[in-house]
Amino acid sequence: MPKADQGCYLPVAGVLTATPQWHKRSTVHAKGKAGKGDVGGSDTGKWPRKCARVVSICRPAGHFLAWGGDRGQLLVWAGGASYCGAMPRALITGVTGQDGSYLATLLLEKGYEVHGLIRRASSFNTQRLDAIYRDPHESGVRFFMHYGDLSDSGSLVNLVRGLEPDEIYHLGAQSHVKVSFEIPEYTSDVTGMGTVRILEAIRASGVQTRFYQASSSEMFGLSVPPQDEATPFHPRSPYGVAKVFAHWMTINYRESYGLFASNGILFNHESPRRGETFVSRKITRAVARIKAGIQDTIYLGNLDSKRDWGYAPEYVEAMWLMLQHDTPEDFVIASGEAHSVREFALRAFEHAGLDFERHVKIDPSYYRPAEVDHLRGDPSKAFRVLGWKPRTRFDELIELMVDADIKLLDDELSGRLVSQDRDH
Ligand code: NAP
Ligand code: F7E
Repeated sequence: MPKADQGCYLPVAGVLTATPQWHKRSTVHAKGKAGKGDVGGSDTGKWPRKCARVVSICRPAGHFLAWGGDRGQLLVWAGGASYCGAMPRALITGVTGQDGSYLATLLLEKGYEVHGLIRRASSFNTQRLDAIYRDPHESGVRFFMHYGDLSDSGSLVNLVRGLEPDEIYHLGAQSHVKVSFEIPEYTSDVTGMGTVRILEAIRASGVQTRFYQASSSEMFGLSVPPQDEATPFHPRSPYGVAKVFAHWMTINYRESYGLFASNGILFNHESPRRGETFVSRKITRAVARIKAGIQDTIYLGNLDSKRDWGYAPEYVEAMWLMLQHDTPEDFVIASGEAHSVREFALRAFEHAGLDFERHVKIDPSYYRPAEVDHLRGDPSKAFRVLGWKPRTRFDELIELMVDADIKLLDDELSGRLVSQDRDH
C-alpha cells in the first residue's frame, strides 16, 4: 500500500505497485478503489521515459490515473481529483491568450500545478484568467504567473530551470497574420526564434520535460486541401513562415537530442475568448453592438477565403493528449469542414435576427498582401491515435459566440462586469 507523501490524503483501498527502472520502460500495476468514485480493477501501463510524474495509466472511463515519481512516491487520481502530493507541473507560454487560458483551466481540473509566462504590459492583461486566478497569498493555490518574454532568453532559462516542469506548452506568439505583414521582423523573432529560445532553455537546463509547439494550418498556405501531416508547407505570410521555422526546429530538437517534442498543427479555433481582431470575434462582437443599436456597420476584408473552424476548448484537449501519448509526434487538429468568411458572417447576423447586406461593408485595407484561400484539415490521425474528435460544429460555434458577445455587452452596459485587479 503506498503512503501519501507531503502529508496528503491518499484514500486508496487496494494495491498500487511500481517497478521503476529509469533507463528502461517500466511497468506500473494498479488495482483497487480510490476515493468516492469506484475506479476498481487493474491496469498496466508504461512509463515511456526517464522522468518523474509521468502518466502511466489513463482510463478515461474511470478517470483513473497513476503517476510514478522518481523518489518512489505514487499518487492516485480518481474522478479527476488528486489525492496526493507530487502533482504534475506544467508551464504555459501565452497563458493570457485564448488557448492558454482554456488550457490552464483544463490542466487545473486534471490536478496539475500550472505556471504561466506573462509579459509586462502597461495595464492588466489577464482578464481571460479571471475564472482561475487566486491570490497567491492564499493557501492551496495551484496557478501561478511569472514575468518573462519570448524575446528574453534569460527569463526562459531561469523559469525552466527553476520550475522543472513536467510538461511545457509553448503557445506564446505574435499570432495575427495580417499584423505579421506590418511587423515581420518582430513576428519572426517572437513566433519563430521564441520557440528556439525555449528549446534551448530546456537543453541548457537539462530538465526532463515534454514540449508542445503550437504549429498552425497557416503553414500550409497555398497547399491544396484537405491538408494532413504529410502535406507540404507553402506559407503565405511572415507569421506562416515563422511557424514553419518553429515547427521544424521542434522536430530537429526531437531528432537531435531525443527531446519529447510534439507539434500540434491546429486549424482555426475560436471561442468567446478569441482576440477581438480575428475575423470570427470581430463579427460576433459587431453583431452584438449592432443589435444593441450602438454600431451600424462592420467593415471586413476578403469574404471568400475558407477556413476550417473549431471550438477552442476542445482543441486544447488535443494538446494535452499529444503530451500523454507514448511517443512524440505531430498531429493535425481540425474539424474537417471548410466554410467561407461570408458564410460565418451570414450565420452570425441571421442568428441575431439582423440583415447582413445592410450592415456589412468591404474595406480593402483589410485585404492581405498574400491570402490563404482554402484551409480544410484532415484530422484522421488524431482521431485514430489520440481518440480526439471535435464536438462543436460550425453553426453551434457561431451561435455560442454571438450569444456570449450579446451577454458580455449587456453586462458591460449594465455595469455588472467588474474587472479584477491583481499583482503577481
Ligand atoms: P493569442 O490569443 O494571440 O495569444 C498569444 C499569447 O502569446 C498571448 O498570451 C500573448 O500575450 C503571448 N505573447 C505574445 N508575444 C509574446 C512575447 N513576446 N512574450 C511572451 N508572450 C507573448 O493566440 P491563441 O489564439 O491563443 O493561439 C495560441 C497559439 O496557437 C499561438 O502560438 C498561435 O500562433 C497558435 N495557433 C492559433 C490558432 C488559432 O486558431 N487560435 C491556430 C493555430 C495555431 P499578451 O496577452 O500579453 O498579448
Ligand atoms: O482571418 C479574412 C482574412 O485573422 C481569417 C490565427 O489564429 O488562424 C488565425 O489566422 C480570414 C482571412 O485568422 C477580415 O483575410 C476578412 O482569410 O481571423 P483571421 P487567420 O488569418 O486564419 C490561424 C490558424 C493561426 O494560426 C493564426 O494565429 O478572414 N478576413 N475580413 C478578415 N480577417 C480579419 N482578421 N479581419 C477582417 O476584417
